Amino acid sequence: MTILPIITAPDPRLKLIAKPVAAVTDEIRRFLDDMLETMYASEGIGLAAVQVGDLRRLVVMDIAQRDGGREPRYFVNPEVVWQSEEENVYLEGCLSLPGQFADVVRPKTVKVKYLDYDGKPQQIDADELLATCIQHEIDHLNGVVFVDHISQVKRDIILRKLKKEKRLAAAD
Ligand code: GNR
Ligand code: NI
Repeated sequence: MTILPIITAPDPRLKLIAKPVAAVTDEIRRFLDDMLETMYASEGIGLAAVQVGDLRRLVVMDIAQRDGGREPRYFVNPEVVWQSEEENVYLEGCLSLPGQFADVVRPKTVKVKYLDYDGKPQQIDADELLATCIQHEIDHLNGVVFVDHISQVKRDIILRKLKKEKRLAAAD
């Protein structure tokens, strides 16, 4: 298993659109394992392949409480097939925008179809944090990050901070 480097904003690779996979192969399962290990190592609750520079529609997630056991979830080719009119606000963060948080409005509940780790078609009703997280991850597969949902003023402040941090990190 390997911990992969996570791409941080601003970076043009985070704006690319990922492609569906034809089938869940052993190679994909190994990659999902690496993604999960990477996510746990960074203490994230989700990770999209785009964030580690891979343009396939692959997502891993674990929204279990820290003190509980691990509950890994794998989503291949996830797709929202229904979303509620009702919305929800959640203070979102992102491993690709380290240290930055903003309130994001999204549909409160979604139905998502996807292939599981075994390549079997599945559909789930997601609510609360699961709904927020899966929508956040599907956004990544479409080149969208959470700051694309907030005001331009707030987005520019966050992106300017991250740009400055990159500049400072590159200087030492
Ligand atoms: O670790 C993460 N926490 C989080 C908190 C609120 C809403 C979404 C997320 S996802 C994020 C990990 C990540 O960047 N996934 O792409
Ligand atoms: Ni993210």
